[in-house]
Amino acid sequence: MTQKTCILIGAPVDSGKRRRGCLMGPDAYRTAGLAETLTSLGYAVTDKGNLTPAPHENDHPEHPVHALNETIGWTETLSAASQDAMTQGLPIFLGGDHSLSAGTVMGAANHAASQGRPQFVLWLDAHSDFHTMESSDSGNLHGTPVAYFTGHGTFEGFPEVKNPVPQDNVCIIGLRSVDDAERAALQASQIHRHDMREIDEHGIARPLSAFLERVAAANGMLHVSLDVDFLDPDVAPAVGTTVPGGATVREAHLVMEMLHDSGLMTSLDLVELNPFLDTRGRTAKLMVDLAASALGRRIFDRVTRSY
Ligand code: 6HN
Ligand code: MN
Ligand code: MN
Ligand code: MN
Repeated sequence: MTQKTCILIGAPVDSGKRRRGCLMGPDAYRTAGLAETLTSLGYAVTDKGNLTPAPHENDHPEHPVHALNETIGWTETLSAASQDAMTQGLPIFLGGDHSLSAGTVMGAANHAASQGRPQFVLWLDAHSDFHTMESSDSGNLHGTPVAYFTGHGTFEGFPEVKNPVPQDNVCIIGLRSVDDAERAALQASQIHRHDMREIDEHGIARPLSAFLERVAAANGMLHVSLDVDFLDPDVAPAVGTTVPGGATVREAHLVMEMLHDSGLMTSLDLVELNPFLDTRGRTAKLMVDLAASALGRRIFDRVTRSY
């Protein structure tokens, strides 16, 4: 059997919100040993280095949408990089803020369409990121990628979304901060959404299993987007949009372990890490450990149960 390849793609996107620091994310993941960890799990690892946004007009500081043109430039770069990397292995995008997923998901969906397969997205996040440019109060584009890649809203100036991900193929887990306009739009949508209350009551495995069964039945490709703020801020402080009451370390690992067991994940974003806010690299290390679980590291061998 040929060795599986992981392709690390640095996406130091910092344009999706006003608080700076996510541009240091890719190097924090490298420093925390992501490549070495994946190599130890038996993967061939290629690091493509850090990308840069496509040439774009200067942004106007007074524009209500923050750094619009820079984010458009990133979307162009990342959609092309994502579509290309999908032909070479499993891309892992090292963010960068969540606006990067506008490009990474679009590129993955274009590839899936070229294979005649449906694209699915698992969105692990405290937020739904389902604003349009018009509905966003903050004007921060990291709150919009789910609307963009599902074809909800106009997103003038952005590349055309040729293969929108069907709403029914999107599953959001971890919700606990949804703005009013997003809530109304989500309720009118087919997007599958699971808030922390549901996870508290029934556990995180239930909604995830149901979703993975649907992906498998459809022979779908699965993009996973992991926002640091999916996790509880007590264990993952290095993010600008902390919301108390998030996933525990074990809940997050279980999601990743189930993803690995499913064999369904075809691309992965690690987003919103702001190393400027971290304490001794603990959030970066936790994110690397979660990626390792998604790619097959386990606490003990489940077949032999040998410790
Ligand atoms: N994220 N809903 C808020 C806004 O500004 O639109 C927060 C967005 C958070 C973005 O989680 O990547
Ligand atoms: Mn997010
Ligand atoms: Mn978030
Ligand atoms: Mn569901």
